[in-house]
Amino acid sequence: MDERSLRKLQALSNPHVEEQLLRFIKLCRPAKATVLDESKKDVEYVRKLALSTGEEKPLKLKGHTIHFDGPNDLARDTGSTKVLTPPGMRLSKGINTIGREEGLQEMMGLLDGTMAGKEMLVKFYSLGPPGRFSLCALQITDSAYVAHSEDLLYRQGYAQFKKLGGGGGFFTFLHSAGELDERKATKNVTKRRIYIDVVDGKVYSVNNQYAGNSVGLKKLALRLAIYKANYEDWLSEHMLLMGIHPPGKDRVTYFSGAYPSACGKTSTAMIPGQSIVGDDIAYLHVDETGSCRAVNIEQGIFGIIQDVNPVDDPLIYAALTSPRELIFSNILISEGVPYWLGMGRNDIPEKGVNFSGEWFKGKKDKDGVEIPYAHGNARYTMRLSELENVDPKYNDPEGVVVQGVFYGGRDSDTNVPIAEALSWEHGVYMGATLESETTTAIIGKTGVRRSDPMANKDFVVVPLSTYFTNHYRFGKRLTHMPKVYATNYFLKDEGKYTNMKVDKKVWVLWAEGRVNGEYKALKTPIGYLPLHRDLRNLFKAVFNKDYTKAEYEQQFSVRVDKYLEKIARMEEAFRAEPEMPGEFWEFLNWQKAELQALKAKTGKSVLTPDYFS
Ligand code: SPV
Ligand code: MN
Repeated sequence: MDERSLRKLQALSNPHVEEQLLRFIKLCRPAKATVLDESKKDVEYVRKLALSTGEEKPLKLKGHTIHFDGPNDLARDTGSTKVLTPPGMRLSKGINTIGREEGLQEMMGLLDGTMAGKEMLVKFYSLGPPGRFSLCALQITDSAYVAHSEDLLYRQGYAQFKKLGGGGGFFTFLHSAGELDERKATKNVTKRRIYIDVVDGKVYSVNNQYAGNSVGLKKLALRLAIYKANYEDWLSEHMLLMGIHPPGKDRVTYFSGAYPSACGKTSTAMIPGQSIVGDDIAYLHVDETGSCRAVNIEQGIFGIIQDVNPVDDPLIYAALTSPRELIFSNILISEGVPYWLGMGRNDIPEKGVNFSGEWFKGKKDKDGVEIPYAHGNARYTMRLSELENVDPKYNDPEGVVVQGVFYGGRDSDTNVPIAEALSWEHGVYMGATLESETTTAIIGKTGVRRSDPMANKDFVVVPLSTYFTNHYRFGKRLTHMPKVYATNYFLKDEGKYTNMKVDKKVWVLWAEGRVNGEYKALKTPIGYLPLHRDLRNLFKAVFNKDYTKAEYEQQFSVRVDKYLEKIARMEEAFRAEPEMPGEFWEFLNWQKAELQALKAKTGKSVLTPDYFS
């Protein structure tokens, strides 16, 4: 460690930081350790280091770089991500665990000497705008790409660490990309491990680079924060935050929204005419007035690049095609120009470099499957401030007051495009019973329906019943209750989507209007549904489109049988879960009885909205 690093470390006067650092240096044995503060000079140092180590390569446009994760390290590895459980700790079925002692021992073995010949970077961040809702995070990594990504995605926190006054109230993330191949991608992905030590506020991550596995402040911190929030009566959620601006009205209403990965979270936050506060992770608190107040813990976007094109995502497309600091990952590069799936160009080159190395059209993987020119989970990393639709409050330490919450999954056959919860308890039920078809954002088969409560299942490190109880409890402390909505952008009829991607603008504007007392709605057992009249007016005003009664009926009919099937799946999923909150079963049983009664009375498996008017 050089003199400057030592001085920065000493200036913190934090024995917890010093003790951990010393321990991890001894363990990982880097060639050198560099402590970085929030000065421009240090931020610049990391950016340049990522280029000089070769983890990133410059592209034609100024500030643009490309990073490749190895061919088998392109998404979150939920299988190798485990919670370290001390004796007596119980988690829900489906949450991966490993005994704490055993896991730590394995991890220490994997980290032993893992930074040999490399530089250890020591970085300090703030999760959230520094203030009463933010948390401090220490990141130690041997990957300049990881540190660079964090400099784009998170707020610097060296000054916040000073404010800890020597205290140990911070999370620690230790990461090593492990041995790298000649392309600077992790070599030993079979030894990829991500172990979460909730009781100690630490996460260890080794032999990986894909940001969902490596970047401590993203999903690794989300897990630690869920654990902490649970004991402190707040919520740590996989949620966007956005301002909704109804056309012609002088007001903004803030919403949060939970969607599983690759199911429309970023595109909801980026709906034209609205403003983005955040697109991935939010902390929600009940404030002194009984309102729900939320901050975006990030200041950037690690977004899916597939289908970002001038029609569907004009603002992001414009940002990605002009000079600014950003990192592309796992797309095709040809002569310094990036190409990705669904970008709307018809001049994609027939060769270049992609996640598989040198790529040419027709190249096959070891199983004989043709390798696409870019990966479905390829991403871009940039600061939110690069976007013209960034909300003025995105950096406000007091956050925004949330008046509405969306829960949305990839559901081809059951949920209507939007329904409003009958109560907070129904809203929690909507979140808890969220299901979604799998995508390329996690390793494994795509298109399989899975239960994904609050779109947070991969990250919940307390029993699901405890997590749900915390949501009910949160609601009881609120005096200004947000309204809750279930959305579904993926409903199909005879194999075809019933909606255009852009239609979500109408759903969110309807929800915003409801929050402000503007629209009447139909009360049904699945929630309040919009009236055709109101949607027709919105479609006309927003898209100058005639929204027919037939479209409305196709989209908003209550699929009674499908809902009953869903309820049966939920009963099955949660029956074995000990200590499920009573509110959950109460609502489920009520909805089931209502739907069964409707079915018995009408003999129909699908009821048009008019039935409820
Ligand atoms: C997601 O998959 O939900 C993401 C990207 O936001 S990752 O960093 O992989 O979690
Ligand atoms: Mn996410």
